[in-house]
Amino acid sequence: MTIYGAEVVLLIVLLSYSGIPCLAKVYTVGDSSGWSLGVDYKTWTSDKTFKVGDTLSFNYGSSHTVSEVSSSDYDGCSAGNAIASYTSGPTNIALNTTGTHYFICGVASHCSGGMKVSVSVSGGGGGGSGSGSSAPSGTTKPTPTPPTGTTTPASSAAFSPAVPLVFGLVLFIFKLVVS
Ligand SMILES: [Cu+2]
Repeated sequence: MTIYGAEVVLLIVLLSYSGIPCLAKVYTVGDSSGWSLGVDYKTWTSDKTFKVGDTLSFNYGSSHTVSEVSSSDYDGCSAGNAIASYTSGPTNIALNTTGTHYFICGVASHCSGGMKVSVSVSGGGGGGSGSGSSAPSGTTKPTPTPPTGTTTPASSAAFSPAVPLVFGLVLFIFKLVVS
């Protein structure tokens, strides 16, 4: 069953190239507290890294709204010139562009009462089309970078911890196939 074994190896290699780092995430704003008064959204965003393709999910009732606004309107809690407004939750908003996105509740005094959240969105992972000279800054958890196959890595220090694991698996299955 050599052919079957080869297919398994191929599958694992493909998975190791195309997998986990590219998955878009859905973030429920405020987690179980949802989109409401009395939630510290600065704290909520502080341990998260948002990427293009991720989605914000706002859970709220009829007493709240969501408006995406400019930076100055965010500071001034003004929903009058909103980029987009939503009045019926739950609302899922895809983060399709890089940069900082600003969201406030449009109900009077709710924004100044804390119903405002800003998220900094960076480029999606695993594109491989960049110049390769950019380094992630300020990230606390390591993000695995899949090898592109066309460029040789400048240093082996950038290796993801998943790579040896995958190679070990491939070696293990290869041994099974040969024996
Ligand atoms: Cu509100």
